[in-house]
Amino acid sequence: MLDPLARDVKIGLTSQPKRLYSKYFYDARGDGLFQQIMALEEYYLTRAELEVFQTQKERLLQIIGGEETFQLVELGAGDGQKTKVLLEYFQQQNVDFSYCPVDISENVLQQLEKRMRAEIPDLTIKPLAGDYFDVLADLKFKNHSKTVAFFLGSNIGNFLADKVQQFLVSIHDNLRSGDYLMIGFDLKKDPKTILKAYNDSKGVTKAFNLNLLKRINNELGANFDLDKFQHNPVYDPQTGECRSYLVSTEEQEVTIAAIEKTVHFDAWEPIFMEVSKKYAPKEIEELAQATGFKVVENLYDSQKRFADSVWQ
Ligand code: AVJ
Repeated sequence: MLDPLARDVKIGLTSQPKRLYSKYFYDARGDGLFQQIMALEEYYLTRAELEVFQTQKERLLQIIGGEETFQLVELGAGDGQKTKVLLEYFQQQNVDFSYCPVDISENVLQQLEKRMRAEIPDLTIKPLAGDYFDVLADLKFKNHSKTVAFFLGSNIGNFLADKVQQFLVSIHDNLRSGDYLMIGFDLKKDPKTILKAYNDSKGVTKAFNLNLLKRINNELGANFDLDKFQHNPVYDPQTGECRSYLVSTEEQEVTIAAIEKTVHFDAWEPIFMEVSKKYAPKEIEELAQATGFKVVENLYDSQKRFADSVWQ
């Protein structure tokens, strides 16, 4: 029996075209590199969404209605630093809610819980480890209070077109009518701005992509030579897809012991690493409709770089 990483590496590197999955970027070193990316001037997404929260928190509370008790379920909470702005505001307004961060990683959740308890002492926090859909189904079954679900930070952008609808329909199935879902979308904008965000001058994003090859070396006994792969993001303004590739700079063979494979690379052959899709407001509307939701309101930053879209 192969573990999920080994299985996906085997499938991805023996298919044509070759691909790996960005969900595997996040080992301990990858988490650290992503933290560094969020602090980069060129990676505007984090600051744009923070601005949305800082300037639109009153509006958000009006929309979801602070009178009724609710559970705020954050899917893929990460370090929760942006969400904190909203949690603190809801607390100040004496809103009756509990914060339920959901993540696959117990470890991430424990750190988040510790930090939130220290920073917002009176917060009711109920971390839930597990798969998003299982957790939502469980809450729907056990709990009768209103749910406000968050899926922030443009994490939705990592889904390819065929998977995103499936994902949202499953969330829809696990919510009740009257519940809310707020999704963070990075918006279509000047392609140069987008490319810079995924090809920063310090090379942090390059290291973030190469780190997956390093991880495969360490965990699956492979011998990728990181100097023989070039970080190459491209942006298509029509589809809004920013795709990252690692391109083999020469013909070479890489052996991966754990899956007993030697993989051949032609010169300039790419591995598709990640998609970070950008949306136009109209496309957000269409996606909501196609998956059984309706857009209540889009909350934007002042430059309209990013939208947190509130659905019902
Ligand atoms: C964490 C998925 C939102 O796609 O912008 C950052 C990951 N990749 N730089 C994104 C990422 C390269 C990020 N998300």
